[in-house]
Amino acid sequence: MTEHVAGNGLLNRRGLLKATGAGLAGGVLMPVMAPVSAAEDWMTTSGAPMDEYGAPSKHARLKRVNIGAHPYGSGAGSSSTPLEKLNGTITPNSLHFERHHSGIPDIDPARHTLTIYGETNKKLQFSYEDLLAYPMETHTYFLECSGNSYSNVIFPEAADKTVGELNGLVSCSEWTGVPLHYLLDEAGLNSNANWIVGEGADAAGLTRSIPMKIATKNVMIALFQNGEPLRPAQGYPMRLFVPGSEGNVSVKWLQNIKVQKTAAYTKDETSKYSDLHVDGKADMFSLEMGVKSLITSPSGKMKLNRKGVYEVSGLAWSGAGGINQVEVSADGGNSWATAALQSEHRNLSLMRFRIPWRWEGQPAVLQSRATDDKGNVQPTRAAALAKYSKSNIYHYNGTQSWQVTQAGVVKNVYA
Ligand SMILES: Nc1nc2c(c(=O)[nH]1)N[C@H]1C(S)=C(S)[C@@H](COP(=O)(O)O)O[C@H]1N2
Ligand SMILES: [Mo]
Repeated sequence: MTEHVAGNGLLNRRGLLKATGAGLAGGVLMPVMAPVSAAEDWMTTSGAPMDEYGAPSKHARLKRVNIGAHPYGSGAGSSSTPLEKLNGTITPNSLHFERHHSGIPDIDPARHTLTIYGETNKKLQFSYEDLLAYPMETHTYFLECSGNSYSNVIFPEAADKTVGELNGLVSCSEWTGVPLHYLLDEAGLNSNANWIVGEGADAAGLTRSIPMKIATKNVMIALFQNGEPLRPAQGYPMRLFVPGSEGNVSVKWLQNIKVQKTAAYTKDETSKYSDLHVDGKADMFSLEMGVKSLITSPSGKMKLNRKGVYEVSGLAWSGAGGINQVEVSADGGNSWATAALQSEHRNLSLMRFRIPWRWEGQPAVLQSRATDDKGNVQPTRAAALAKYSKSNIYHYNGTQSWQVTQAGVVKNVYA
């Protein structure tokens, strides 16, 4: 028999899989065997030829959502990953979220260099070709804009949007590149080399300071994304990649790394990307992204069109390291059950969680709550908002709540 593990229909996964067809909710998990049709076109005629750069099935085309351009320049703005349409943990390159302050530059790698200078013994300049000759590493990391989920912060009423529209400024890729410490070692750091300052070659000249402790830990000059050269939107030919930190410091189209005694206090880290508190003080260089999770299915704008067992599934991540546990509630946080973590354990990466849930037409509020391996627990929306001044939008990691109505309509709610 299937066993309830928390209120309002959350089920024991193992129990569900062991149950007989009769034990399942009206057999909804049983495949319906349709007779094999004798003469579908694709069975009788030869298919399409090979293709130089593959494309998704025309029956499963996906697109980025919530594309918002700045009124003064269409290149500035952001687009979100359609999280509700994806499964697993890797974001296809074509759907990686985008955030550009001045559009996507078209950089010829033969005319682009990376210069490391400042508080170093030597000034070094690397071409793209030079960097390709260095030892590289491959890691799966999430990237999240510190402005992700801003709709749940700024709108007094919960916006009726999809999970991607609300929270899709997060993506996850396998990144390959040169560990920055190799290059810093080669340049030779002076005794007061406390910060690096990364500068992009885009028209925005985005420039961010990173403390040396982080810069020499796991930062890389990323050259490949999910196996192929970086996409122009992600920083081709090279970007700084700072795992676990707010997306803004992963400077795209990277051209300079200046080593300094102090931070640079650039426009990008004083006028923006600082976090205002209620007492008027602001955090600067608050780089680490908090522990967070989202149910991606069922989620906003979906409709449950049958009663029975559903898989509640979503993503969890933390800028502090790995994910220890994700709990799911179907009754607005009154009771919680532990979900199965369904991806290979990886630090600083998206992790997929799943738990079965029986829906018999009852109203429900679905929520998830992640705990990372440093013991940080994802806050409620109220607790996350209370941390900062009302005008602050960055680093929001509060609970995402989905209301399910008796008609099966799934909607963003503040609970
Ligand atoms: N040079 C440069 N680097 C940049 C940006 C930019 O506009 N210019 N945007 C930053 C911001 S705010 C984020 S969230 C990430 C987004 O990276 P993505 O577009 O690859 O998702 O890049 C960061 N690096
Ligand atoms: Mo960002």
